[in-house]
Amino acid sequence: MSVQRISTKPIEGQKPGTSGLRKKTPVFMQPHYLENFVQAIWNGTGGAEGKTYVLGGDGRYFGDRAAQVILRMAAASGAKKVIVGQNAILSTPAASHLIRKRQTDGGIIMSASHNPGGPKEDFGVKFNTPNGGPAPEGVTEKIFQATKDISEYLILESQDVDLSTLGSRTLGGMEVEVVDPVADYAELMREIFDFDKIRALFQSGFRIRFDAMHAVTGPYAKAILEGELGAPAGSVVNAVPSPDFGGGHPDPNPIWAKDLMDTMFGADAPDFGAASDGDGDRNMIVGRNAYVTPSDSLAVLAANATLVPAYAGGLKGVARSMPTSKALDRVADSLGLACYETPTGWKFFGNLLDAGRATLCGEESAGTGSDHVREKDGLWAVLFWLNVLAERRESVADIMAAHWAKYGRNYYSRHDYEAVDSAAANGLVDALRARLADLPGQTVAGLRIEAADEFAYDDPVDGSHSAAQGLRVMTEGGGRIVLRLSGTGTEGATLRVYLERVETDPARLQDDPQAALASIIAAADQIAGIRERTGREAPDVIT
Ligand code: G16
Repeated sequence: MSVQRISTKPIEGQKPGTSGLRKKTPVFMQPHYLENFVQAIWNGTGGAEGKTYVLGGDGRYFGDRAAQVILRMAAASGAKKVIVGQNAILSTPAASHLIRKRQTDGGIIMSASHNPGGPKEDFGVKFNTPNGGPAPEGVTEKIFQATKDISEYLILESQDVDLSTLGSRTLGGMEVEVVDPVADYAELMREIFDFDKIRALFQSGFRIRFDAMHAVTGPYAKAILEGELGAPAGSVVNAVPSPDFGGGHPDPNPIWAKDLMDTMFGADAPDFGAASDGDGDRNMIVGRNAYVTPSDSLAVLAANATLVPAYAGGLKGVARSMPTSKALDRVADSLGLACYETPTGWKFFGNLLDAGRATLCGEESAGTGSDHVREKDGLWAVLFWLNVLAERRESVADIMAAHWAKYGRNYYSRHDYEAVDSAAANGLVDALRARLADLPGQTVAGLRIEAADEFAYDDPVDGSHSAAQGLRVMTEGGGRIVLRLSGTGTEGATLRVYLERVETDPARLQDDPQAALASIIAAADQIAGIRERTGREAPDVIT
C-alpha cells in the first residue's frame, strides 16, 4: 500500500453553508471534488497526523464510496484511527455522541440532511469538532481557505476496507474500528429518560406511529421504541434506510410526511405520531388531530423538562435560533431562565452548551436538542415527548391547549420559495436591507411597524461576531416578519419568510395559523415585494 500524492487545483464553490458542504451528488462525484474538500478539512484543522476521527453518514447514495475515499485519505495523512459506523452508517446525533464519548479529534458526517438523496439528488460532507458539534464559522472559514490554496491531496492506494463487520482492522498504519451505530446512542437515551415509565405507557395501550422516512433513524427507532420500550411491532414505519430514501424527501414536515399527517388526522389515529429526517437530527411531532410546530414543541419541552430524569434539577438556560418563534421566550420568562437568540445553524449553540449557559435549544426548522450531544437530535425529542406523555397522561392536543392557555400562543409559519433565481433573491434582500431604516412608523397591511433591522450575533462566550443573519421587521402587538436566504439549498436560492404573531387572550385563540397570520403574510409581501421580485404567486412549501 503506497501513499499517492495527487496534483489538484482549487475547485470553485467549496464554501461550507449553514451545515457543511452540500451539492448535487454528481458534483461531489466529479474527479477530485470530494478529495479536495477532505484534504482541505485536514489542512484547515492542523493536519490529520496522529488524530482519531469518527466517520459515518445517513446511508444516502455515494456515502459508501465516499467513506472508502475518506478512510484512504485519513490513512495517507497519518491519522491514528477512524471509528466508523457499520456500513458507514451513523445518525448525526449518534456521530456527535461518539465524537464526545471517545474523546476524538472530531468527525466527518456524510449527509445532506433532509435534502433528497440519489444519483441526481444531494450529497454533503460536514466536519464536526472535538466537542461533537458542527464546526463553528472560524473553523469552516479556515477549511474554505484551504480549498482555495490546495495543490495536492494524499490518498492511500488500497482495496476497500470491510465496513460490514464489527471490529478493528488496519488500513496502512491506521486503525479502522467498525462499531454498532445504535448501541452507544441507545445507552445514552437510557441515561436521560425514564424508560420504565415509557414502557408502562405502551403497556397501557398507548399507540405511536414513527415514520423514519426510509432514512437513518429507522434502525435506531426500531431498536429503542419497539425493541426496548415495547411499542407494538410495526409502530416504526419506513424503517429501512435506502440510498434514495425510497424516492422521497426525508424532511419531517406536514408536506413531506403527508402520510403520517393523514394517519394522525384520520379515523382511529394513534395517540402519537413522529418523524425524523435523512440523518436523524430533525423531528416532527404530531398528536391525534394536533400538529405541533417545532417552535411550540421546543417551548413545551422547556416547560415540562423537569419531568425528565436528566433535566429534573432544572435547566441552566435555553436557546433558539433567531427565526424560531418566541414561544420559548415566554416559558423562559416564567421560569426565570436565560434565553439566548442565535443565528440559524446548530453550530451557534455549541459555545452556549459547552459553557453551561444553556441546556435545551431548538430551531423552527424541526431541530431540538440538549447538552447531551452537540447536534440536534430527532429521536431524543420523540423520547422527550414520550417521557412527558408518560408522566402527564394527557393527549398531545390537551397539552398544547393548556400550554397556550398559560403562556399565550405564538402563531407561526414559514413560507419557502425554492430554486428562485439567485440574482432575483439577492436583489430582494438587498432592496429590503436598504429600506430597513425607513420602515419604523409606517403602516403596512393595517399593521404599524415598530422596528426593523438586520440580525447580527455576538457570541457571549468567545466574542465572535456574525453579521448579516437575516432581516427582521417587528410590528405592533408582537408580530414579526423575518427574511433570509437558506444556506442549505443546492439549486438557485431559497427564500425563507418566517411569520409570527402572538395572541395572549385565551378567548381569541384560533386553530388555523395561516388565517391568524393573514395580515402578517400580506405585510411581508408588500414590504419585500415577494411576488413581484420572485415571479411566484405562492410559496413552494408552507410549514
Ligand atoms: C441545518 C442547520 C440548522 C438550520 C437548517 C436550515 O439543518 O443545522 O441549524 O436551521 O439547516 O438552514 P437554512 O435555513 O440555512 O437552509 P440540517 O438539518 O439541514 O442539518
